[in-house]
Amino acid sequence: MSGEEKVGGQAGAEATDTEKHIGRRTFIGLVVAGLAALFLGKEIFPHIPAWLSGSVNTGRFRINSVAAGPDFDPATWRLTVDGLVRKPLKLTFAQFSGLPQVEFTRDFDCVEGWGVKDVVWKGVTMREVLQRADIDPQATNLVFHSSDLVYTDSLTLEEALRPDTVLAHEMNGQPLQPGMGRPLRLVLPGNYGYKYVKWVVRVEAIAPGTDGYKGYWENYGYPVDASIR
Ligand SMILES: Nc1nc2c(c(=O)[nH]1)N[C@H]1C(S)=C(S)[C@@H](COP(=O)(O)O)O[C@H]1N2
Ligand SMILES: [Mo]
Repeated sequence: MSGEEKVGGQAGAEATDTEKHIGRRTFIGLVVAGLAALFLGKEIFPHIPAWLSGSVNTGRFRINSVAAGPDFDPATWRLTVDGLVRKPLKLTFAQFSGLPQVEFTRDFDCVEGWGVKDVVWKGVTMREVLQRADIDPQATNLVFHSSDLVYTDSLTLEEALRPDTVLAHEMNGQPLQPGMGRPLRLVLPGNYGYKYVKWVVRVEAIAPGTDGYKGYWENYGYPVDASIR
């Protein structure tokens, strides 16, 4: 029983001021509840919009993936650009990386209320890619397909042609981590994170007409226009 005594005996000596004031059990309870809220919050309250939660900035990305695809293999990886284009493309990663690069810093926000400030993205603008594919004038939207074969989302051509709409292969000066979309993810500044399709392997030009196109989260009710207002 000396162990127990030791724990009890030293608790007073080692207790912080906070512990002394609110009692050790309450303190531990609060810590556990706090941690649980931190890790489980997303699961318990999955659809809190950013405006309601006050755009909590956690300062780090929470890996948010509904499915996983194969890991990046430069020998077999290709970026396909097809659909309503006159010159379909199939680029190796070396060919893609050889295209003109842009780099800029923007905040990132998930619609669920967490975000990361000042993320540095580096990649190739969609404008640059589309020029090479010679897009058909009938096309009005682009669908971005993930190698997980589950996740997709779309952009209007207007969104795609903005100077800061990029397929990024670097974040904060490093190649994308595997869970963050290695080697490529879509970046659409000013829009919620669900548009930032990870593991992009195919860009398909389409003309969905009045029906529109619904991406993964948009089929669950999130707006197709994900701009942060
Ligand atoms: N392929 C794929 N891309 C995805 C997702 C996903 O589940 N699968 N989740 C989206 C959502 S909702 C967000 S908020 C961001 C999260 O980016 P992170 O996992 O790098 O933090 O990725 C987006 N891109
Ligand atoms: Mo998200």
